[in-house]
Amino acid sequence: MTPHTDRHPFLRELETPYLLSADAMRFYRDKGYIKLKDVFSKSLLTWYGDIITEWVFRLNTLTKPMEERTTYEKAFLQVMNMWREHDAIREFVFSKRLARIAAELMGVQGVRLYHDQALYKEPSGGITPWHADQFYWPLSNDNTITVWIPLQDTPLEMGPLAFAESSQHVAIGRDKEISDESEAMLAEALKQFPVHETPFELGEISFHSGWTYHRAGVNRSARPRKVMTMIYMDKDIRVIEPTNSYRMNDWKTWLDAVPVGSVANSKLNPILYSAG
Ligand SMILES: O=C(O)CCC(=O)C(=O)O
Repeated sequence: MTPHTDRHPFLRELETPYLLSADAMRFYRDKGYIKLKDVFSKSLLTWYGDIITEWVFRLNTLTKPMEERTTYEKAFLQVMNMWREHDAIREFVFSKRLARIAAELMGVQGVRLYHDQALYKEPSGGITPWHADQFYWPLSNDNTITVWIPLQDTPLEMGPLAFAESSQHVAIGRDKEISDESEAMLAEALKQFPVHETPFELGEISFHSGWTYHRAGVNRSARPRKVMTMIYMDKDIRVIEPTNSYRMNDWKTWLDAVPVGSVANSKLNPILYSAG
């Protein structure tokens, strides 16, 4: 395991507020995403990133060759709820700085964790097709948000996350799971929205809303595109009847099957930030 050095400065950095401007909040509510620079220091991201990477490769079960994988499998290695595996990863995932930004962008009093997931796009990894995340989640309102945290500089050739601006306002393709067909349909339907695709430097992160369409290109570099993400939801959000098989699976796996109609307050979904 990565040797533990003095983490104290990092713990403070993870907890203390990041000043979010009124312009940033307006931008997020209009466009459905925002990119923020210098949210964490490079040393913090390198330190936690090394531990996350070690655990991604320990826990990953997708080992078949790229040419035998589905489009979804080619997109990335996906390892979820790593906060339950390692104390340092839990510290990172439970960062109050990030959870507070999530609450302020959505304009809610507090947020719970839905789940975390590492998304490692390997060298020669394929596209992440266009999709909106909330298709997969049995939740009662739209106050859901994902933070996407690259663990290295991410130039265009590595497949940074890209967003169809303001697409969260329009209900198109909301019954579509990720597939080659949805990619073809959505690539056409989303032409009406400007696409924002720019590199990320280390320390820059994005937040996108549950109904904002997003995608990522292939990784043409020789290095893995290492990314950690956390999904937050309004702390008062409720669980609704799962309307597709993915939502049914998510309800059992990430919401601990709390009764339909109740607040999503299982032991898997702690409150990570609450104002006051
Ligand atoms: O990292 C990627 O390629 C996709 C990320 C994504 O879809 C998400 O975080 O919601």
